[in-house]
Amino acid sequence: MAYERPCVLSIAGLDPSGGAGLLADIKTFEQLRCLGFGVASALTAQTEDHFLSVDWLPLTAIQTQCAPLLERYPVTVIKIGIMQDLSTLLELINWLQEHNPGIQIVWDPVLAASSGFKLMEPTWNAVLPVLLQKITLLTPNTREAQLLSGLDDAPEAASRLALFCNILLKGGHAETEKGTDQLYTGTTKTAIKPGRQDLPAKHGSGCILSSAIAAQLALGLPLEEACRNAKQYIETALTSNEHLLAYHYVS
Ligand code: PXL
Repeated sequence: MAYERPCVLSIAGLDPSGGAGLLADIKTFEQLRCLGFGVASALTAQTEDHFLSVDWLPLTAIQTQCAPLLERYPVTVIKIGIMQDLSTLLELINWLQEHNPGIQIVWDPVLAASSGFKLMEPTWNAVLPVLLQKITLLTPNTREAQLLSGLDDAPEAASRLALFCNILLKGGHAETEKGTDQLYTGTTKTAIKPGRQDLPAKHGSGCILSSAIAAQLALGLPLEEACRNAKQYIETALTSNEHLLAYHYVS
């Protein structure tokens, strides 16, 4: 008999503190009533405020972990977190879509850890449009949108990226309307306002948001509603305690 909960997969880095990456994603999937699976793209050594190292796993090791899960379970949505480079990511996405045509992919383009440690430094290049056309949603912050698009102005950067896929431009660090995310779908731009201003920062908040969106999509919600519900989830996590590692619960 099939599981009643939708199956969601995270392909992300292992952050042993559980604040970011795979462990944070799995906590989120569980709270949002999904059955969560986790495949490591990298092993990191870190705490909530100190990033020591990253060891990238080769593409073949990522595929070896994914294959039995994709064969055994009806995974409909995949969240992708830290990846070594764009060409590995493109190869991985091609392979995932050969396995599961129609799979929805949410890519959180983490270019640096919250502590500042650089993980990936992509710039606008020929691989990017090809890659973006294959995914459902990209969730950059302002800096990530600027780097990926090669444009300094954040709304222009997001609009350029939105030529290829849906974009959720996160407003956590925005200069105007701080905390308001902007969802770009084709030529439409929709503001997703925060429930509260001046929310405290947490380690892995981007991971939690993107995995909450993936969970909501797997539950069958349309994209805008998925983003709104995910924002509520991350706001609850951000206010869950006064430290950098969130407690997870559904409000
Ligand atoms: O929050 C970005 C992020 C994502 N994934 C992993 C991380 C971090 C930040 O440290 O370690 C594995």
